[in-house]
Amino acid sequence: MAHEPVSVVFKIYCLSVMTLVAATYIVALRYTRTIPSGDLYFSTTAVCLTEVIKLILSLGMLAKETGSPSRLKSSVMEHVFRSPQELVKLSVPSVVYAIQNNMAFLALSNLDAAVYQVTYQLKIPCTALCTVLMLNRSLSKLQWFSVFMLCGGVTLVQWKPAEATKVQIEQNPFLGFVAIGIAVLCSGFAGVYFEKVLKSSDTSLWVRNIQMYISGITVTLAAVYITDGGGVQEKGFFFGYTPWVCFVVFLASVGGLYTSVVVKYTDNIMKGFSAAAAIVLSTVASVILFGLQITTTFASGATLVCVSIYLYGLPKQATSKLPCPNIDSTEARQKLIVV
Ligand code: NCC
Repeated sequence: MAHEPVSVVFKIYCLSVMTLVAATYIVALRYTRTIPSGDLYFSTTAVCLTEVIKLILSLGMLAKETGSPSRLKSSVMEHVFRSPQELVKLSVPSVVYAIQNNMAFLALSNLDAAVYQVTYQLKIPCTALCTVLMLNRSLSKLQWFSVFMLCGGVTLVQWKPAEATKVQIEQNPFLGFVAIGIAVLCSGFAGVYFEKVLKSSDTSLWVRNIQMYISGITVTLAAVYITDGGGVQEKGFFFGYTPWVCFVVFLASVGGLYTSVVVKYTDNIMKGFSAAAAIVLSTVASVILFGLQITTTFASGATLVCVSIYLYGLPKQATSKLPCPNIDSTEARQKLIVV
């Protein structure tokens, strides 16, 4: 499978946007779930609407890629309507992502955004484990060490004192932590599964996204019906939608698409490392530009992040002869040789 060449600048751009969107998304989502008003929106509808928007945007990107309406039509006919097997294949990550995205709402309805951010970093070792198990990749002991070091580093970098103002909604922190646990497992598994499907053929990223979002819409619509069916029938799908809720849906859609681009051009472990680097760099930029005060916790976390990135990037003895450090399964190596 030939890899489309993209510039490093483009990769850095995608990673930075993804990280910025993710940080804003978590804070904005938490805000919309803690407003003490009786008009709280149904979170399942927001997850469902996000899938619809991502499908529309992916169709737009595929239209751009194919270059003409007739080629777009034949591509959709071939890959969607005449490929039920592929749709079934992509329904696996879409179901898992649907669970994960709903868990994020549940967790952020019960926990402070900073606590969520920090605990969610457990996804880094979980993703590494899924990568080893599902992509037959191997990590050296040093790389495993650096993965855990990164996890600790990002935790410290994002460490903030708990919310000063007490929110006026009922919260169940235990439920919040259980939801994060499920989200962590789902993120690792679905991310690596999608990466495996994407990189095992030449099928376009946008086609893969369209295949995934079609079942995503079905699954998340079922979740609306099962969880909030009565309420939605009574009050309407868009009940409680404020401009902030629309902003959250917008961020979720854009963030999801950027995530898919990042996974295409790097991989899920690199996504974790790069996101950490982007957080550190953006804080350093805030220090230079806005005179932000750096705390000792941040400085120690940033050091751990930088050292872990360095250690992870050190060449492994067993794979140092490979032309691409991200590809080390026998199958992938053979493909690379063919190319
Ligand atoms: O948890 P995370 O990502 O792995 O979740 C991936 C998100 O991307 C969407 N996705 C994935 C692949 C694909 N082809 N299309 C997609 O739309 C999934 O539906 C899922 O929402 C991260 O690495 O920390 C990251 O975190 C999320 C988000 O902050 C957390 O999941 C919140 O719990 C970010 N998403 C957004 O900012 C909207 C993601 O960019 C990075």
